[in-house]
Amino acid sequence: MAAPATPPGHHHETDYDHRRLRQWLAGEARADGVTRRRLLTLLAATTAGTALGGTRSARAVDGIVKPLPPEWFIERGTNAETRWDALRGTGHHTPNELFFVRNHTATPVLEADDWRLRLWGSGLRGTPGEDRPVEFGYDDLRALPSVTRTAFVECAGNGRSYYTTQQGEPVAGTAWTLGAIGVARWRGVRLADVLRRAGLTRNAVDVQPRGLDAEYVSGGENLGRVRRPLPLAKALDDVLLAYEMNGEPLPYDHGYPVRVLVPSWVGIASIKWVGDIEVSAQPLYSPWNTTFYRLFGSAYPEGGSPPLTRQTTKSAFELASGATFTAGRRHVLHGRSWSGAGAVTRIDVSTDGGANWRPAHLHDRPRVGSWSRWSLNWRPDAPGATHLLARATDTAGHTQPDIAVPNTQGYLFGAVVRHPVSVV
Ligand SMILES: Nc1nc2c(c(=O)[nH]1)N[C@H]1C(S)=C(S)[C@@H](COP(=O)(O)O)O[C@H]1N2
Ligand SMILES: [Mo]
Repeated sequence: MAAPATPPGHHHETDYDHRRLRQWLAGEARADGVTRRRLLTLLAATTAGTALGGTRSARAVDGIVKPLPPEWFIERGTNAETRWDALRGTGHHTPNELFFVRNHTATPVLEADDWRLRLWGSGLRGTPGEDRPVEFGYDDLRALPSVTRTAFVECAGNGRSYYTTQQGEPVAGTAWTLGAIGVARWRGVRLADVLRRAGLTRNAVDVQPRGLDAEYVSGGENLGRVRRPLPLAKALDDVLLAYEMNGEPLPYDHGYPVRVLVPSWVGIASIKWVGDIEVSAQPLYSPWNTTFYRLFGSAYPEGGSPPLTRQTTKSAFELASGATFTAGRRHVLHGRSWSGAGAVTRIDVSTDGGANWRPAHLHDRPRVGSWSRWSLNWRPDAPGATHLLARATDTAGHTQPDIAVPNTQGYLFGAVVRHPVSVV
């Protein structure tokens, strides 16, 4: 790991140990007389740190490196969803240890020293017909001017399960509740700076970052490595090549050593473990902007909607589903709301299944690309089952509807979620 990425206070042996463990995970170090289990425990301890209790239970999702204690995560195939009750008491930024993971295959454990970013394609200067990629190493990127910004990464399928449980619609894909989102402080370089240094021409229209994780096989078909075209206008606007997450080098599961970070857009745009970027003078297509991440269904044209860009507006309570409250006592309900279209400035909450609404108290200055935390006092008077509802309004004028227009793959759920609780 390069010197600037090393957290202060870590001495040389700690760094060497991290590196050695990474090499072991990658099959490059020998371990005689030490069990795999023991080494995984060591790895979990060094990567997860001790801020939130250190090493917890063993992970069960094979492709994810960090520990996934069941009190923090719901495992969903190759992915891990953050539990909203685990976010209670965390600050504006989601701790790295708690951040959801969405992997098409498995987390690759890469070395920053060996990593290179290759930029190539018809939208760059260079001899026509000749393959002359421009390369940047990790230290090259770290030597460029850095920027830091707070932004959410949210899966386009976040909230998907509510199409079925609230609206009775069958949809395909991972049955996320609302925990496929996290907010982090990302540090890195502007993609625009790197593109210009690589010799961007006026002809360029699309850029397509591609991950270094394994090729993705879906329905028996090998779709190749995860990649999705990004229009040049967005690439030059606010996109980062991020190497830090909340003041630490990116964790393995979140793209170490470098990921793309596309603020406000669907999570798939933020390619992790980026290895190369095609810069093209022709518009590009991949399965991730044709078959996936468009809206299909009766409300949409035959070829689907245009490729998805901004996220919808959503709200969540920092509570487990089915949480219990004591009647006759004062409780404080906490939650967060966010939108891909603007900052969230207003949240209305109902504690009686949607009959009556009260405005919540905002705890954050509303910011584009992040969430607003809020709270509301509640004194339930009688025992029984009820639903809590929160409805956000953003600066673009969007207010969460009661019903989300369904699409076959269950993307962009944005309706108000009915959160079941019981009063005892
Ligand atoms: N290389 C690569 N990048 C990827 C993915 C992936 O599987 N491989 N998943 C994408 C999807 S669908 C989402 S929602 C986000 C999730 O980011 P996180 O795992 O850091 O939370 O990463 C995106 N970038
Ligand atoms: Mo996603």
